[in-house]
Amino acid sequence: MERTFCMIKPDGVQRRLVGKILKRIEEKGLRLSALKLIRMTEAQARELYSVHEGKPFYETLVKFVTSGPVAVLAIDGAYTVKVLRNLLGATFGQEAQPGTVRGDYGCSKGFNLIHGSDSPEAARRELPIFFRPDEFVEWTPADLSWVYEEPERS
Ligand code: IDP
Ligand code: MG
Repeated sequence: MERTFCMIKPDGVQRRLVGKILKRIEEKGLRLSALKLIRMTEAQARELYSVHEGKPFYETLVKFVTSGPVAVLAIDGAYTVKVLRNLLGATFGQEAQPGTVRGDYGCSKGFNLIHGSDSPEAARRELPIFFRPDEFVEWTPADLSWVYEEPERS
């Protein structure tokens, strides 16, 4: 089982797209193991995007993600990093394919609605920035055996 980190950014919350985005995640077969609405601190934003420190968009990005509430979530399942990244689409809204969250709802570079960890290592680094260990809920969805083949379930 793989756990990944996902965040609906301030533009997604302000545009009241949280429900629509969660619907896509759930319908895909992914399962939530943590979910909360927060106003992230500047320190959390800097830590989340530390790999981009020094890039031209870094300061604007930190301002953007601290400018309003965000929904943070943990997602469990098989191949969740890849599955979620495919569901988000390419980074920039104007390039993202229709059918993806960014492709269907955004036209901007920076305001691209949603974040997903880009590797299992990144997920392991990003999740503790927002969640304590006791905030993850372990559970088995009733339809698990119809979402994954047996070898994929462990
Ligand atoms: P990702 O979110 O698809 O992983 P990254 O390259 O890791 O994309 O960039 C992190 C975030 O920084 C993007 O989601 C976007 O909000 C913002 N960003 C990246 N490049 C640019 C840019 O050239 N202009 C404005 N914002 C950018
Ligand atoms: Mg990234």
